Amino acid sequence: MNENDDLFPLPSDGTYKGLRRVLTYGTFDLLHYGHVRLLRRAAQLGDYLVVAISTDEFNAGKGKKSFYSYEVRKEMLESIRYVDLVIPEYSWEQKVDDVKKYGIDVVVMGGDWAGSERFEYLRDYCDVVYLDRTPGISTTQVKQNLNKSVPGSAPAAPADDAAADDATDEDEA
Ligand code: C2G
Repeated sequence: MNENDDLFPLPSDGTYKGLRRVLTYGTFDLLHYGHVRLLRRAAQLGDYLVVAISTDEFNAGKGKKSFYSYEVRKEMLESIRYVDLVIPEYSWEQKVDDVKKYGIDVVVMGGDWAGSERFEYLRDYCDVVYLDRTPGISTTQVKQNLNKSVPGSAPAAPADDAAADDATDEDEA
């Protein structure tokens, strides 16, 4: 049993298999299907998904102000079935500590971060995986569409066949 076991609920039957632990970072403001599809695919890379979401103060440091506060964004992420734990992201420098504290095996980010020095150095501590971004949707675009206040201007969510397969698998389980 390692020191992180109190962080991860053990199966009720007492069997304890080594959990493969996944970690991702983001703001996740105005939650949309691009975020959800990232989280679903990240969760599929392991047994337990930790999401570190940017605090309002950290965002201010990036010159960003989210529409929803940290507390609201945290509540929304905790309601997603793919997410097991939500923690605060308060600095660029916390990632190694997060990987060690939560026993992370793989850090996952969207492809817009591929090769970034913000993540590549983590390869000394865990795997690093970049997943394709979902095209045609972003928090910025949602805000622009809302500002245009054109009814029905929200982009239609393209079919997510992988999720359908995922759902079918769940149903068959
Ligand atoms: N994402 C995606 N497809 C989209 C939009 C976002 O796959 N259409 C992914 C991003 O690549 C990111 C995650 O969803 O991995 C969260 O996106 P943001 O909230 O925009 O996160 P970001 O501003 O990139 O913050 O320390 C890193 C930062 O916290 C990342």
